[in-house]
Amino acid sequence: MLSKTKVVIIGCGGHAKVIIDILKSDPEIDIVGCTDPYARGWVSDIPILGDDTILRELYDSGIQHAFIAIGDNAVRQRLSRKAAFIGFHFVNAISRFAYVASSSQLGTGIAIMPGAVIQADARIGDGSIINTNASVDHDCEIGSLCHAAPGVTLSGNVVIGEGVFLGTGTKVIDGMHIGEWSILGAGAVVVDAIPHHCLAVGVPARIIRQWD
Ligand code: JB2
Repeated sequence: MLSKTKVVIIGCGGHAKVIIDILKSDPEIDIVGCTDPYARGWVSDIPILGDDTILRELYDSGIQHAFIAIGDNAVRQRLSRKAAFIGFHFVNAISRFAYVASSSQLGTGIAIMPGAVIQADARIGDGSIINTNASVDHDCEIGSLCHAAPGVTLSGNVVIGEGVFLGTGTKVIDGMHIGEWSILGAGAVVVDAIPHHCLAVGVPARIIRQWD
């Protein structure tokens, strides 16, 4: 009989619900529970096991795979480091209703939601989220810990740095670069390069704030 991979989900909010839904339809995965500092009880029909202090105990008991199900990129980075330090490996949550080209390259701990499209030779970095109906066209490079919110459209050859958040419906024309940890407001249309650590909004996208 197939031996399933036991997985703990870190986080139990809205994002975790979607991840649980995707992972439950993966025949190779057995979700053992979630962790959260505050919530107790259940999320969907998955038990909340306690806060993150139980991760070490879970790992030692043989549950050595995790998924960081938290939308905030910086929090996801912090928790990824914490879980990796304990020794956890990260599984991917890829909806069976997403299209993922066979030539694309995926890291680990990635979420690819229903309706998302990952085209030929695109690369998605560790811990990134490609949310509902977002599309990543050919040869794009998405760094680690990014989040493309629902309905984002990236044309071909776009390069996105680590930790970038693309708000709902952001559109990016072919070949643009977006620097690490920048934020694009919902509906932005990117027709020029965006440096790192910027907040940009509007059509066309204009930088309204920049930080170190
Ligand atoms: O250190 C932590 C921690 N900090 C916050 N460890 C663990 N295990 N959990 C932590 N959390 C928990 O993350 C909070 O207690 C809360 O239960 C959860 C965040 O839930 P929330 O629903 O606020 O956000 P989310 O990350 O699940 O979803 C966001 O991102 C998604 C991609 C929302 O913006 C969603 O609308 C979005 N679809």
